[in-house]
Amino acid sequence: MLPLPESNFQSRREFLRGLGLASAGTLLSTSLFERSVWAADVEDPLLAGRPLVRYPQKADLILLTSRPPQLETPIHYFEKAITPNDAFFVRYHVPPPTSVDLSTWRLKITGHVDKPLELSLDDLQRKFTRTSVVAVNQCSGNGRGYFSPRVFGGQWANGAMGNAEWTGVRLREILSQAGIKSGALDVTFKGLDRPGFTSIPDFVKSLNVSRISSDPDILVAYEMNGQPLPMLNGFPARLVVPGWYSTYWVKHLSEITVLYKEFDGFWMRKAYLIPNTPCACVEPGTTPASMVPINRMNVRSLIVSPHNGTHLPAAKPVTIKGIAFDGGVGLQEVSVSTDKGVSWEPAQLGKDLGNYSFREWSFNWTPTRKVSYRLMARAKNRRGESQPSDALWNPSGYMRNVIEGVDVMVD
Ligand SMILES: Nc1nc2c(c(=O)[nH]1)N[C@H]1C(S)=C(S)[C@@H](COP(=O)(O)O)O[C@H]1N2
Ligand SMILES: [Mo]
Repeated sequence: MLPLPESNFQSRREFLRGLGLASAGTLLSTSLFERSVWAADVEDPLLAGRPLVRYPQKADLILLTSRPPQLETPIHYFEKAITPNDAFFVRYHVPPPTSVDLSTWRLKITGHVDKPLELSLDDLQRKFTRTSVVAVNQCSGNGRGYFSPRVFGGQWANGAMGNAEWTGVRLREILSQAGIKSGALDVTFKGLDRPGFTSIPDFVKSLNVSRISSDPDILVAYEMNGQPLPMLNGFPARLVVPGWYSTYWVKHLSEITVLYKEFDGFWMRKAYLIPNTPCACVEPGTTPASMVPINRMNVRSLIVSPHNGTHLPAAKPVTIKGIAFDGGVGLQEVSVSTDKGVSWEPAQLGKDLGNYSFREWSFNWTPTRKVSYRLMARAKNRRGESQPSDALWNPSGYMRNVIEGVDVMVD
């Protein structure tokens, strides 16, 4: 049934056990908490109360919710441009599938097409061109926990993102085999996960046909960093929409439907909306006049090391390190300030893994005075777009990209 490496196979029971569910219908067993380590980060009040937990195929990650599983990546993993599969964050709206039987799993392409298709994983791997892209998968609500005034939704710190090399086949190649009929407007994507007994609508997302045909980087990916996708990141295949927020990156993809009209489902029309203003923002606490579906990511940078609260010796060189990325334009520069944003100096950019990837950067610094310093990083892309010094606000807590600061003590 599974032409897969041992490590990827999990029986339903094993997986449930790992999720802390002894059997369907029971609440979390103690096993989840026995595995939990300690509070994720005592330096960040947002993370201080959260345990680190270990799910199947995963390293210790920061627990946001267990039902459905939502796990965030500890920030130190971002010292490297590629996020390891086991450290990659996890986000679900509904309970995830606990196993997938590849002998019956098919990716169905239906709707307004000449020839509906039903593809097995083997078909995807053998009948289409294998292609790869390195791209950041970032939740729209990454950093929502820092919003002020606060907003509803998962109070993520900055670990609801990751960067991987995704390998699979081009969505447009699959669709051209099925043959999109003329007049088609939208394409919808649906995964295996189903709302349980909750009142949450099925998680279905859409992209329009012209966008799909013009973008060779949108993939149906079956590998992540050279390995099959971890179950919690969408095994056996997921949509990868480089440059766009991960709400579009539908996991456990099972149905692609071509529509001759615009899709008006809940997850496109009612959820994941941003203010229809150039900054995608409104006056804090106010209601936007009109909203549009969230789409391309804005420019961000983060300082990964040293972390907040670090004590550094005076007159000793230290390397400030971090990552930066944008929605696919590509980075122009990252600059660093050690004086609360008064002056900025260019950081050294690391290897370029493509326009959709994290870019490592570093900055050598020798603190002279025995005081506390605020370190800041600011990225700019090739279109001149940069990060704001005051946080932009929207009611859903999306697209956070304010210049962040890290406070260190030199003594
Ligand atoms: N099938 C399915 N795909 C999904 C979701 C989901 O709930 N179900 N959530 C989306 C959202 S909002 C995010 S942030 C990403 C998270 O991807 P990851 O769990 O692989 O990190 O998955 C996206 N794809
Ligand atoms: Mo998300």
